[in-house]
Amino acid sequence: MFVVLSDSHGERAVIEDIKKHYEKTASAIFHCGDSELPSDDEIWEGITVVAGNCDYDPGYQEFQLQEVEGKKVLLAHGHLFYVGLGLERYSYFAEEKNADIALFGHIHQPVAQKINDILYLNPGSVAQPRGKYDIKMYAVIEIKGNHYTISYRNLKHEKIADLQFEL
Ligand SMILES: [Mn+2]
Repeated sequence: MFVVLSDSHGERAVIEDIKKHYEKTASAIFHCGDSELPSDDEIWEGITVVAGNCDYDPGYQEFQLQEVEGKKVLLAHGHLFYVGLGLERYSYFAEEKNADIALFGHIHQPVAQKINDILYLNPGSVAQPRGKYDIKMYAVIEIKGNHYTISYRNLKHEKIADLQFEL
């Protein structure tokens, strides 16, 4: 099980709370960028993070690749791949990197879909939700072989009924 959050836009306490809630049980925690925090903030110990379009600290990387529970996880904010227009460009990159799972942020809306056997996941935003779901949220992913159980949660760590997926 691992945890994905994104687009906290200065809200440090919410990252701290999610980290505290999962640090003993999650095999990894990913933040997809736009934290607006310094890259050397101690909060990043135990969290993998990338640069968003609102992060100007050069200490952040544009993307990261990390093995989690036998899966190759790609992490990028997504603005460089124009994810607001769809996943076509990001999917080229994810396929080139041989990713099993490709995480992204930027659009502040939940997305969970498989394309060519790669899971694309946007956890929504823990600070500024947009679109259909006006809920501050993040995602928990359980891996069972080639099958994923994806559970979006609100900031009380409760499951959001409409946003539970088996992919
Ligand atoms: Mn953002």
